[in-house]
Amino acid sequence: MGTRAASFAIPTQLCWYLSMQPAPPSTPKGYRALGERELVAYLRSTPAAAILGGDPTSWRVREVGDGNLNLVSIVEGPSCGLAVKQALPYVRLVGESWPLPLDRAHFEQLALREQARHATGRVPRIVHYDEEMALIAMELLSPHIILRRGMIEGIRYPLFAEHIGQFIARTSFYTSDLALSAAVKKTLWTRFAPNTALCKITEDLVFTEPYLEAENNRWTTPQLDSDVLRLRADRPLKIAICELKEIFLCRSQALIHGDLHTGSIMVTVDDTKVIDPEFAFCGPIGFDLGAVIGNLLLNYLSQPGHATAQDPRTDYAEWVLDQLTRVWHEFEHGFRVLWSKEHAGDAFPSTFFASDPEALESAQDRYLRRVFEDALGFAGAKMIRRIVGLAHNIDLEWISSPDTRARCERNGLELGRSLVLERSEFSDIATVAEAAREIASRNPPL
Ligand code: SR1
Ligand code: MG
Repeated sequence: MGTRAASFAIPTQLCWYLSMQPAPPSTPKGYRALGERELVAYLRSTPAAAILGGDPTSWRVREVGDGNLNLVSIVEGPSCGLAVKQALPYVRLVGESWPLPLDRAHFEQLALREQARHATGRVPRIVHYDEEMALIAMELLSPHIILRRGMIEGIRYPLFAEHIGQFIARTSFYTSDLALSAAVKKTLWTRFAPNTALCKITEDLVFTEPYLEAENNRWTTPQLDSDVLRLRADRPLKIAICELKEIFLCRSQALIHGDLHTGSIMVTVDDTKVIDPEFAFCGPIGFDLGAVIGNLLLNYLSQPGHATAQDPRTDYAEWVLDQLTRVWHEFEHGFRVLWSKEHAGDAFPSTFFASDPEALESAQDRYLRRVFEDALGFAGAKMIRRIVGLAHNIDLEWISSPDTRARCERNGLELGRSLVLERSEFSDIATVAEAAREIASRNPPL
């Protein structure tokens, strides 16, 4: 029997992941939440000061955070602007009664650095990170706006689908066992595994609470009261959701963003940036795709609620469905090309496929089909949680008539249920778009 040669050289990839610092204790001693004036005093002694330029008394600060968790300020100096994000020791949306560890800033900056290596230019550049203050100062994205807001206004972004499909393909491929050796991948996994508090939010808010009588849940009432009771009694749906939750808990395929909804994407007509990866961990690749697909479908179903006599939004709604199919195709094509050209990992060893391209294609088909079904299931779960759970989407919330909103939401619940339960029956992404069209035309809002 041959002996294995021991190799003591540490591969470059492993050096990178080993150099990532472990997460800090949850509330470091020197931490304090910074108001606008304190933020200026703080920034003046950091590398951000030289970037902002001029005298700190001339800097303009605005707190702009409209997310669920953190403080976010825009600081503008004579030379440049910065976005400064600071974690709070609690969930901002709920208040101090829901404590949340500050180490989410640690995972966010680790993920931003990792994503920047694989998807150059698609994430904001970090200018300064302070572990103790749980604070990240980043390049200000301007004139970008949050994609969700642009889509509520009916604005088209011609490059968004290509950019996001490629972003997911590249960040997931290069952090998967297809690109990394098992040792390196496990080191990466270890670095993000302590991000348990943020994963628990997803486990509870996406996969558990919407199906129970839970304090956090809310919905358009009384219009959806009976729908909610039906959901809680829906045995096949609850079993399928438990299966998806298990995939979320166990399938550590790649480093994923973990919260890639349309509020985590900033756009202009020719640029796309992905922000806010504080939920990052090694999880199923389909989860990020599902977040994008589910949020596009919610926006599609909400369009009648934003229609006016001048702008019925019918063409725009079709544009939204087109983006859905393009995101999937960009991802699928991009991932396949990377696998064929850049494979270096321990999964699906190249030696099996070197002289058998047909076998490689078949292995890729099977892998990507599994990602597709996961993505549809997660998309459905994410649609349902945004209608009956704690955190809702402004796509629907901003529909002023409760009756119209409830009808759009009921369509979302029906489509979400179908994606969760029948995910293996959709032959391709076009059939998902067709199902959305069918539901919207069968139950048009008033
Ligand atoms: C309590 S946090 C609620 C939601 O906000 C984030 O964006 C995540 O989607 C989370 O589930
Ligand atoms: Mg966020």
